[in-house]
Amino acid sequence: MFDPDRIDVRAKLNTTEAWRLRNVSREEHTFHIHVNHFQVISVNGRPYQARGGQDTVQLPHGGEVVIRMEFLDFTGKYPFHCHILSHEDRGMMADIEVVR
Ligand SMILES: [Cu+2]
Repeated sequence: MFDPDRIDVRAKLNTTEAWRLRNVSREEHTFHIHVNHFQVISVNGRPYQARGGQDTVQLPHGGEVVIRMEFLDFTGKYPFHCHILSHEDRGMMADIEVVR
């Protein structure tokens, strides 16, 4: 459940991270992050031919997506969450903080 007083992930400015997004549920979710877009690297272990940056990606149920994000020009806190409104409203959301 989302807690606005909790930082779930910290990242350092001027770094690049790869995140493995696992969907262990039986339904699809749409990962969405604010501020920094990302490049999709693979979906369920298969290379993905990204045509550019994106800020949402569909997470297949029981599957995983690997993304790569650069933290280049913003420090501070911002959210990432499921983009299905009813999931987001029920707290499927977390905060990242980018620090120097
Ligand atoms: Cu969801």
